[in-house]
Amino acid sequence: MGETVSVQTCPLCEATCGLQVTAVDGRVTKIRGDEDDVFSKGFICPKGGSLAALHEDPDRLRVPLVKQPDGSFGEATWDEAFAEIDRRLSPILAEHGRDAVAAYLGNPGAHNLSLLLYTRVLLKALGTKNITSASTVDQYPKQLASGLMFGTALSVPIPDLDRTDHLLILGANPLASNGSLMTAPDVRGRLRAIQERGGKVVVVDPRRTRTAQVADEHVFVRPGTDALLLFAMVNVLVTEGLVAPGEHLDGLVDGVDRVVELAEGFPPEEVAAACGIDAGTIRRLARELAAAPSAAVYGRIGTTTTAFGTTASWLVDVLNVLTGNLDRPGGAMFSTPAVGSPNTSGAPGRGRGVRTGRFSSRVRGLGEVFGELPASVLAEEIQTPGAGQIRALITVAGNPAVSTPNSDRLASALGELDFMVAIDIYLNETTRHADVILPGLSPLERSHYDVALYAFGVRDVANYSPPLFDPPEGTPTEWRTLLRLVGVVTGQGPDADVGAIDAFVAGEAVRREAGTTGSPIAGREVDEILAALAPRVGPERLLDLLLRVGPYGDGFGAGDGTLSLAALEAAPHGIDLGALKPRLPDVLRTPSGKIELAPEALVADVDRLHERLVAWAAEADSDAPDRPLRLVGRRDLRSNNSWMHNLEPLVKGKDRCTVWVHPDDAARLGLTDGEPTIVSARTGTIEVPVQVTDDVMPGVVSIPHGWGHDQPGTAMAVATAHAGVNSNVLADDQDLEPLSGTAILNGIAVTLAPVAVAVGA
Ligand SMILES: Nc1nc2c(c(=O)[nH]1)N[C@H]1C(S)=C(S)[C@@H](COP(=O)(O)OP(=O)(O)OC[C@H]3O[C@@H](n4cnc5c(=O)[nH]c(N)nc54)[C@H](O)[C@@H]3O)O[C@H]1N2
Ligand SMILES: Nc1nc2c(c(=O)[nH]1)N[C@H]1C(S)=C(S)[C@@H](COP(=O)(O)OP(=O)(O)OC[C@H]3O[C@@H](n4cnc5c(=O)[nH]c(N)nc54)[C@H](O)[C@@H]3O)O[C@H]1N2
Ligand code: SF4
Ligand SMILES: [Mo]
Repeated sequence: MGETVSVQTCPLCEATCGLQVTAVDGRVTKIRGDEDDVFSKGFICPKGGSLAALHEDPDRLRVPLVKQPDGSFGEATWDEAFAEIDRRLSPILAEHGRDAVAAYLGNPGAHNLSLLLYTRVLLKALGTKNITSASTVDQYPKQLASGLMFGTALSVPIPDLDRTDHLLILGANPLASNGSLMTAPDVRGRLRAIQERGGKVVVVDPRRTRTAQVADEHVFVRPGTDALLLFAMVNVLVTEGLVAPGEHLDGLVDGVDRVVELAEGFPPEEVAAACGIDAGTIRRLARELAAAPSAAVYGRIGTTTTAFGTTASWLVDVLNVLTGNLDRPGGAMFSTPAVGSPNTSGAPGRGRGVRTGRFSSRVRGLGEVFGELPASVLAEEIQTPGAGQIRALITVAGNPAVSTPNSDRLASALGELDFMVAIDIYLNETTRHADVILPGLSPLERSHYDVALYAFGVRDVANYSPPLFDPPEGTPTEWRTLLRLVGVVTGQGPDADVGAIDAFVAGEAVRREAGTTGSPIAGREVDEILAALAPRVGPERLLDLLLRVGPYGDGFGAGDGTLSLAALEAAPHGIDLGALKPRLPDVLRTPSGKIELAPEALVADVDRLHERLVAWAAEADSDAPDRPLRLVGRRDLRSNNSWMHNLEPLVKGKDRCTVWVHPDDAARLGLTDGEPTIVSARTGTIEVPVQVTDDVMPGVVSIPHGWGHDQPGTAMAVATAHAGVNSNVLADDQDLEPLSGTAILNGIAVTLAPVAVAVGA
């Protein structure tokens, strides 16, 4: 075979970097950034470079595993594995109904073409209401706020990083995370460019993060209080006459008066103590935002996974609107993804908007959001007997036993299931509970197109990579595995004709598109379109369809553009579709055809914020010895939620799973740097080494999530040797953000005590 050099888009995080992979006789010898990539231009992070280690990791699963009567796993053929699934799962469906089988979808599914396009086919076939995903421990508050304001869950305004003069970042650390709901390779370089053109970057975070260090200003904020800070900034705009949505929004915004009225209740002086930010600073932040020639406010997981996540997400865009920065260059804009989006299809400018609560969880009665229930209901739905009880679970690229709240409880619940199937690449803390594990592929063995993440790009870009290597003989690509499961849950048995199901899926997709007003193929013959897509099958067929009917597509001869999968295949470094474009009013899909600046659900929740303001202010003032500390998370560049800790290049070096404690708190509590401490919350207790640092504000502690790899029955040798502890033992499954049902992972009340004291007490 000799040496080959190929390019591939890295599927590990949202940045979509181009990689140049050198291989000799099928073994990777070098991975570097692809300098010709139209978007990333050679940027790469340490995780991208570790794809070779992932590809070669001996612990990565390559054949199905089936649990034996003694509880150990044995290797099985694909036929044996599916026979076992049919034998165990079909009777549960027959006897207890569709809702008895739940599904949990994890984050890597959003970075995997097969999973992204075909998991939904499985869910539809399964017909259960018990669908949950990592989105409910992540970004749903932002999507809900965006949906209420602009009409669809994918209408999330993105900071126009490359043109803005002023960037206000709250609760995001893109220098570690590489950006989220802001697809942007090399955020570091893009922030530097803001500074070089005379602009300013401000970071609001309870920790002095790497992003805070490179920013022009860092403001500490008490965890969970961003909604107060943002409301107070709106208040300043109002009282100082700085509200100026701009002519481009004339006649397009409903509810300005209502927001103004609500903001009057949050003067800076009243929120200062609760936020831990003095009123003068709040005023200056608001004035600078208003004065900047262009500016964007950007909030991410430190704002979403809090008790007021949807409120904070809403107010981020209220500020963008009121300062005239929504939908203008340098402000917060809407991407136009090549595969289209709910806000590019159908009639422009008006739509059905979003609704929640169309059905509810059985035990706690929590409402659905975007068709999903909170991950936090899984344990109680498994453990509470009665009609509709969850008896079986399918996980797809998810590790809820580590990544979701009250992990100890969920781990016991998973052990009580009658049956569990996991589609995954490791035998880890979650999949150890499965009866059958169906392995996915290495990222180098599958094709890639970031169907999900380009919807949040800071530029519009399209890039497709074919697989670099063939999968091991007989190993299916994940879409085939999913469709074979579809066969089981639709009663076709373990050996259904996957090709036929796929043809049906493609036919339905074409039929739907041909029936959509405004589509370039509206009214066209389904068979004609299918013939044009031949001989492609699987994700490539669906992707080609999406690209061709999308905003830049060739429309099968009737589009404005030229894009197709063939065009992308001819452009291995990607196609740049340009800077973000102003999209109002066409982008809107609200029933009113306006931006809803004061959605009723959010307005109705403002009283709760007033109540909490009082409690927070009291807590900030308290010197009671038993006052809680507030726990926040901490992402590290060489980590990826819970699942990349089995790769030596990423975990070597100093232990990273420590709790950051401010020197004042350490002194007060008798904690010593390097010594373990007991951290307790309502749901549980963990022991973790202390790291004393003033990079965290007083009263706040920080522990990274995704660790705790010492569980029995897993098979990840490297991760086990760097086990760390699972911080989600401390996150509460019963205390959720009420509007979106999202987990509260930041601002959790905890107490810390030296190990000796805690043991003696
Ligand atoms: N305390 C706290 N908790 C958090 C967060 C936090 O900030 N703080 N962040 C939350 C966020 S933002 C998220 S998105 C969630 C993540 O929650 P999850 O998605 O549930 O967890 P991950 O750690 O991403 O686990 C991914 C799983 O997918 C498997 N996998 C990886 N690649 C593939 C593949 O190509 N195919 C298949 N089939 N499987 C694959 C891995 O082995 C692993 O089991 O965690 C959340 N949890
Ligand atoms: N290296 C690495 N990259 C990743 C991941 C990873 O695990 N590791 N995960 C990926 C995933 S799934 C996601 S969703 C993204 C997330 O991407 P980001 O949102 O950028 O995530 P974090 O780096 O956790 O940054 C969140 C910040 O919020 C701060 N914070 C906590 N509480 C509060 C608060 O109440 N208010 C404010 N203002 N700030 C607060 C934290 O201190 C932290 O610095 O990252 C993705 N990229
Ligand atoms: S930043 Fe993200 S996409 Fe880029 S190389 Fe690192 S992990 Fe891959
Ligand atoms: Mo996430």
